[in-house]
Amino acid sequence: MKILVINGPNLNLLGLREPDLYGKQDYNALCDMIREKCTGHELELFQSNHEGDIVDKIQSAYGNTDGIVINPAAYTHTSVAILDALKAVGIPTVEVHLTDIAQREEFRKHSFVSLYAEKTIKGLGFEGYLQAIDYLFEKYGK
Ligand code: CA2
Repeated sequence: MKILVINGPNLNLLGLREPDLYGKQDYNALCDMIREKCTGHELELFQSNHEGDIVDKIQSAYGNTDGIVINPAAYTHTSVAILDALKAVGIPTVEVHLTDIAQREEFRKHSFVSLYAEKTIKGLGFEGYLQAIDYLFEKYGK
């Protein structure tokens, strides 16, 4: 089974700033944790600060990827383009947020991606990515 994990803007800065909010571990530690979880499966990890690059990556998954795990970061709350790309490729998707976006500022409460995602996991830090992958494993009986 092939899984694509997408992280949006500024998540490459994990561990460098705002540790109280996003944790002390860096982006490489997140990738290592996900790689270990996906042992025996095909995995692609992608991070970008650019909306169009994220759209391109979602489009490139069409027909060759079984599941997407995405933390669109700030684009969660603004990007119809990412929502449309996910809808277009039709790949089962789990949305992840490190923080509980329902408990933060008003503008973070709405997620465009949630309109397509089969499941949204929020507020669990890195563990949320592992639960998202478990959801996809269970969906495909792996
Ligand atoms: O809780 C999440 O995972 C978010 O997707 C994180 C986004 C935020 O815009 C969303 O509302 C919720 C922000 C990611 C920024 O990551 C940083 C990491 C280290 C230092 C600064 C920012």
